[in-house]
Amino acid sequence: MTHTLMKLPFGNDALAPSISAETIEYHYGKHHQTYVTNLNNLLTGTGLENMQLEELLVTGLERSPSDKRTGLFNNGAQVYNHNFYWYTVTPGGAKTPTGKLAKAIDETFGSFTNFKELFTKTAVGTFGSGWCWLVKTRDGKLEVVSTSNANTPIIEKKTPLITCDVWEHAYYIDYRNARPKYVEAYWNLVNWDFAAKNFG
Ligand code: MN3
Repeated sequence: MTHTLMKLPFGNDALAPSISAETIEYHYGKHHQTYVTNLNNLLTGTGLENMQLEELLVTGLERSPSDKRTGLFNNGAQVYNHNFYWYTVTPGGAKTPTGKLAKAIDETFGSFTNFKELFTKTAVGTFGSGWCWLVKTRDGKLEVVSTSNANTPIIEKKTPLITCDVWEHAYYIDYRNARPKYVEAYWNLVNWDFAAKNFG
């Protein structure tokens, strides 16, 4: 056994009413757990059982059996993405960017308000299942990107700062089909201390 479900850094009811305890029970307790279980099952016998998750996704899959590669990527990336999401959302932490990151957001997007508008539009406009990210590129620039399904910016050597899960399972219990309402509530939860740490 190698990968385990991360421990949530808060209680199941800590994000309510923006994200309910019931959503956490399903999203973390069932969906996220299933990706971890599937990843471990697929890794069995590959010799890659003890590889660190990011390394597995970025370079390790080349060494996996070709018939397992897609499954390993999808489940492994979903574990990585969900870990990142549960650190992005928090009941505490700075509610707006600070320091160097605040300056970089202003320089790149014009203002924090403009950035939020772009990120919201990108998250809401992501077709089907996916993720919206604020990332730092290899040359230190900020970008808002959307990834489909399990795709993750780390395979393009981009450093994630925050993410928003826009798969329906992230919001259907609380908001039904209303993704814009979920994304609006998401802004109450973003941990800008975590983002600043990732920005470096
Ligand atoms: Mn999810």
